[in-house]
Order: sequence, then C-alpha cells, then structure tokens
Amino acid sequence: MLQSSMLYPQDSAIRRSVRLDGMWKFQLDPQACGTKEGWIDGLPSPDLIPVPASFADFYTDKETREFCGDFWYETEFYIPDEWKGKEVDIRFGSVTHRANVYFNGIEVTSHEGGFLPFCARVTEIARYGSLNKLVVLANNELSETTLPCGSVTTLPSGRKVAKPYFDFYNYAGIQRSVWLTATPKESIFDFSVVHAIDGTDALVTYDVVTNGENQVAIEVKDEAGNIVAEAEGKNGEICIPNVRLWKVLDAYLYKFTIRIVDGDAVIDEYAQDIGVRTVAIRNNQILINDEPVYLKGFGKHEDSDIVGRGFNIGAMKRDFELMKWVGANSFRTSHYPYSEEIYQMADREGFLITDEVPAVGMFPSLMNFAEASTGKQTAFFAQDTTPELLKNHLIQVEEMIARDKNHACVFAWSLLNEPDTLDESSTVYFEKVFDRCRELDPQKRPRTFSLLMNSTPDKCKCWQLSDFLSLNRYFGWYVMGGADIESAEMMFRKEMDAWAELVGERPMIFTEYGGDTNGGIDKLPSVMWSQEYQIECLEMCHRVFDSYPFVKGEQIWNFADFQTTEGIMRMDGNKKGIFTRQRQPKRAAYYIKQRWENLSDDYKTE
Ligand code: GCB
Repeated sequence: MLQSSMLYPQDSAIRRSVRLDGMWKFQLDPQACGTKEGWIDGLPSPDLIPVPASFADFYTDKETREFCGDFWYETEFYIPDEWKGKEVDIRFGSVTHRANVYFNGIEVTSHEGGFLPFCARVTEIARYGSLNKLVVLANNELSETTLPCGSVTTLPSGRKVAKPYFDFYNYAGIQRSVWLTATPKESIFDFSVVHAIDGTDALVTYDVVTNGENQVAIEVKDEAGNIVAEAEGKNGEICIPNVRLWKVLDAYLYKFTIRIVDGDAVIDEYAQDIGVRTVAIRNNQILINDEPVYLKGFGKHEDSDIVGRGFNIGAMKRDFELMKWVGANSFRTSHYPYSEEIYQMADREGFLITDEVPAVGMFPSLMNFAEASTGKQTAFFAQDTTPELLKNHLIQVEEMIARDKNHACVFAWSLLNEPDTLDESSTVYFEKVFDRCRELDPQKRPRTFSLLMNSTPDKCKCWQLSDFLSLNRYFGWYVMGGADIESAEMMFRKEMDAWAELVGERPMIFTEYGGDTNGGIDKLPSVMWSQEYQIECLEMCHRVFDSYPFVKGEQIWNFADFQTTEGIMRMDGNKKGIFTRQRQPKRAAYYIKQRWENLSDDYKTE
C-alpha cells in the first residue's frame, strides 16, 4: 500500500505547491559519518549545487565525479502562516538511488529507488511563518537487490566504486524537482480512469480515493472549456457524448476536475488533462481505439550535458521537436520511469510510451551487451538475494503504475530489460511481476519486457508472459558486424523464422537495434563506427523487419548518444544515437526521417 499520494503537485482553488529548486548545500560523506556527527542538523562544510541535477558532471576532479557512497543536501525555506491547519508535504520527484529525509532535525521519511516520487509529511513539525531546515542523506550504491542492479568494489585506498550491471552512467542526486505542498485535511489521494468506446460516445469508469466521507463530484471540460460531462460519487461511470478521442500524434485532452464537496463548499480540488483512448492487442496488432498502429521511435535516456540525468526542461522540448521532425510516434522510457513532465508532454503531443520500471542489470555482467551472445548462463533469479530483489521490484511496479496509470500516452508497461531468462527460476520470478502488474493496472494495459540477445526462441523461458514481444537485437553490430553483415542478416532471419512459429497472436516490436557511430567519422566504403555503417546496419535490420508481418514496431537504440561508465567498449559514452548528445542529427537521422515519413502509422495493416 502506498504511503503517500502520487498525484503530481498543483495549485488549485484549494491546493498550494511551491518548487524548492535552486542552489542547495551539498557535501560528500565518504566515511559515512554524517549521521553520527549530527549533519542532520546542518552540513559542516558544504558546497553549493543546483537542484534538480545529477552531481557528477559539475566537478573537475575525478574522485567527486565517480563518488560512490553517502552524500548530503540541505536547504532552508519559509512555510507561510496561512498554511496552518493544512497538511504540509515535501515531495521529491526522485532521489537516486535512496534517501533519508530530515526536517527540522527529525527523520521524516526514507525511500528506496531512484526514479519515482515520494513525500514526507511535515505538518506537525513545520515552523509556520518562520524558517525550516530540510536535510537529505542520499546514497548511490548498487547491489543485486536494488533496481537497477550492480555492485560496489572498494579500492586499496578505501574509496568505493560503483559497478553498474547496465550500460548507462550511474548518475545520482536530487535529479527531479522538490516541492513544498499544502493540501486540505480531507483530500483527494488518488484516482483512476478506464476508457471504453460506445459508438460515438466514451464511457469512462472512474474511481477516486479520498481520506474522508464527503461527497465527490467530477466535471469534464473539453479543450474549449465547455463542460461536457458531470458525475457524482467516489466511483462510477461518466459518459462523454460525441467524444473526441486521443489519437497517436493527434492528441485531444479533456480536463477532469475532481472535487470533494460538502454542500456548496469545495473541500479539495484536483484537475488533470486526460486523453480518452483504448488499448488492445489482437491478431498480431497493437490497437489504439481499435485502430492498428506501427511503432516508430526510440529507446531513450534522460541524459544531457552537465546536468546528467537531472530533469532538463530544454532537452525535453528539443527531444520532442526532433522526434516529430524524424517521424517518430513512440518511445520506451529505457531503463527507468522518466520525469513526470515528459509524460505530460507525450500526452499533449500524442506520443505512445512504453513505461519501463528500473529492472535493468538482472544479468550480472558489466558488459551485458558483449557477454549476451556468449551463451553465459547465470541463474540470476535463483540466489539467496532473489526474494529481496523481488520485493523491491514489486514495490517499484506499484509506484510506477500509481504515478503513471492515468496518462493516455502510456500504452504498455515494460517490466524488465534484458534479464536472464534461461534458467527455470526466471519464470517463477517473472510470473510474480507480470501478475502484480495486471492486478494493479486499472486499464489492464499490455505487459512486455525486452529480450536479451541470448533469449532466443529455443532457450528463453519467459517470452510467453509478454502480451507483445520486445526484442533487443544487435545483428550487424555485436554479432557479425562490418564486412560480415550479410551473415548477420542470415542469422537474424533464422531467428525470426523460429519466432514466427511461436508468436501466435502476439505482435513483436524491436526495442533496440543499431550500432555505435562517431558523428564525426565519414568513410567510403563504410567501416564500423562510421556514419555510413550506421545507416547500413539500420537498413539491414529494416529489411528483416519488413519481411515479417507480425513485426509491428521499430525503436532504434538510441535516440541520442549518452554517457556510460568508461571502458574499452565505450568512447566517452554510448554512441548509438541517431542524434548526438547535443541533439544534432547524424547522417542516419536523415535516412530514418525518409523511411518513417513513408511508413504510415498503420503500416502493414493499411
Ligand atoms: C542493450 C541494453 C542497453 C545498452 C545497449 C548497447 O542491450 O539494453 O542498455 O546501452 O544494449 O548499446 O549495448
């Protein structure tokens, strides 16, 4: 059961919300002595650092950038006198990977998991009309029971180093906005909507959770501000006549306003823009409002210069402009739930999102991508630590669904990326995660996970749990790249022929394919890493996708270059972007634009 409301903070006639972003005090704690030494009352010798942001890329020394362990943040702010009598919360969009929160010297909450929000209730200990102190102890260590998975090694000097089992930099910090909010004592805690289409009307089944007994009233307005439907009661059905549906790249959002009322008095009010649409999987098709859609898009990262994984409102805007320019209609939030503002924008722009929980690295290897094709078997889900991992995994699935369930853009859940699936123990683990997701999602959206190269049709023990198959395949890159690309294509087709025998009604999409490319290298004829080879590799994959009618989507790895741990396989990060990290096109972007502009959104069914 969720401890705090996942609703995105907002101002309404009743609610107040203030962002606490800005320069905060910051201090590393390599000896983990802060708690003992009383840092919860104030940091002894802090630096100043921006919030929200990852801390790593601000600094010029390697020890700070690579810091692994405990680190602290501190800020001070006033809470207005008028807020007396309300519930006051501090809401973190995320703290990576875990946090203990102290307010006016008292521990008020702790949270595990670096990509989902949590709140600390401070009503009773707030100093109204005067200054309050907020201190956060954060930690970025990884283990085989954390999401994502990894480990920590200790150097001879005693310094800890993070060893992610995944291919993105282990950025950490207060990476999303922090809010101070005031809500009434009796308030809206949660709500959900489920859509059905009835001729030209929509039937929206809704459910509102409050902490009181007063009546709930719902009002639905169209984009012009006209009231189109109203309802009373904590749950029920709303009919929107002549509904304008939310469609892919043609979004329409109704404003749902929920009020707790007592006679004429409004006790609480919360409003959200809601797209009305249905999702189904049938006959090898992904159906939005019963219309087939072919996914064109990317696996992405929240990753940009200087702020790292910190929410970057400018990068968000640029990314959507580039995705529209290149003809995309969808993306996967590889490999963790993204900032909430990104889903709000996808709702507005009509993009489809596969929302991914941070279940990555469930295959113990620093180079998953390279070792996957060696046949290495790990029985990752048969360890003593597995029950603890599963517990954390289920909590994060719950938090993700609670946060994102009402977004029209979220059409599917991705429950793992490239896990071990070769051992029987995987099936037992997966079933629990898939069942829990189905139970929690009011809209019963499709569930999937991205299959590692070694999860082949003859060996994978879990694919059948997916409502549609998502494959990560690097034929022509990690497998038979360069001059061998024609053998790669043959091998790829052989695997696809085997899948064709198994998929049944399921559609398949590719959630990763492509190759690393240095935006500066041109080579005629091509060599691996050149811009020319990136295009050849993508073209080869597309030839294969185009030959199999059950393939209903292609999401390139990656939208843009991104930072990873340093190593011989990575040249200042992963370079598989069709855009650079600065969001400028590589040559492949023009090829993709041409392909996608000529592939209708219902490609293969038109
Ligand atoms: C994968 C992973 C992704 C990596 C990618 C690569 O299979 O899912 O996180 O970045 O391969 O480029 O190797």
